[in-house]
Amino acid sequence: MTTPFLLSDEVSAALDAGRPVVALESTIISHGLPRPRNHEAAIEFENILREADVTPATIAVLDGVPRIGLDAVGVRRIAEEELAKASVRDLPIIAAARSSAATTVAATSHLASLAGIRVFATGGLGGVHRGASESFDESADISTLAVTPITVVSAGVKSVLDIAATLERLETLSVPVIGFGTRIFPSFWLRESEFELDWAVNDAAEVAAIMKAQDELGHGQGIVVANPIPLDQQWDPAEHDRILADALALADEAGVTGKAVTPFLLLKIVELSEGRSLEVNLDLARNNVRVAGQIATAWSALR
Ligand code: PSU
Ligand code: MN
Repeated sequence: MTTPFLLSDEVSAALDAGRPVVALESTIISHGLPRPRNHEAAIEFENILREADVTPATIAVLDGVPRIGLDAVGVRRIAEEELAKASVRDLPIIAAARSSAATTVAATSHLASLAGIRVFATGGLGGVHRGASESFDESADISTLAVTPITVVSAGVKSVLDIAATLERLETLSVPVIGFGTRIFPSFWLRESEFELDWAVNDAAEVAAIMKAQDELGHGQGIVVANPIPLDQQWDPAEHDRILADALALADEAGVTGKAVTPFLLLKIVELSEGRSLEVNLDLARNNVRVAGQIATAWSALR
């Protein structure tokens, strides 16, 4: 059988045996975290999963081939090369050009799902940008989750986005949003936003049960699991508010638009906070990887 993607031997064996697998994205590594911490983080996320007996499947397109599960050389490439940022619509173009790219939440979800992977860990989802009623800037992460049966564990969406509008779009597109141990939607670096959720679960087994029920009752959409950072790990809220406002103003002044906006803001915020936001970003991502590992394990036990 030929597939339009390449599974690593490790991922292929785990999927065949029904063992737990968690997808990991490459845009967070390539465009969301500064070097060299991004390379360390990519390795660490994989190791957190392996230590929990879960197989990591880091996803990227290398030399025209979508790879599901990278070897050490591949992980180094996504951390060190200047890669394009590919969403779903870019995948065929990158493939045909025999080029390489990091995959966003949307593209990673799409490829993972093609391979039969059901659980995915990231830091934050893309969403509706501030001012989207004028710019129409809404991440394809949202529309992709409407048509892709994957459970994505994130710490919500960054406060650089319009959180209220993002939650509204997820509702319109029938993508369930479930708080992991909370009824408050998180705002990435902070444990809470001002938005309440309709649903919460207490553990991974409950998420797996919802996935099973959604396979029977849903229309093939994904599930957003919102996993807030523990209070003692969150960013100082006052510093968060101040730096966020400054970064948004700088993006405006620099005239940054389109898909360059998210990476610009992320790196600006790390700079302005002298790295404090970065430590929080890494902590929340590690937490999400752990929870995704638990969900994949519960899912594999259920089947
Ligand atoms: N949010 C983060 N870190 C990231 C991203 C989002 O906290 O690295 C990346 C993810 O890959 C996400 C993408 O899928 O940005 C969304 O970009 P856009 O808004 O251009 O769709
Ligand atoms: Mn966009």
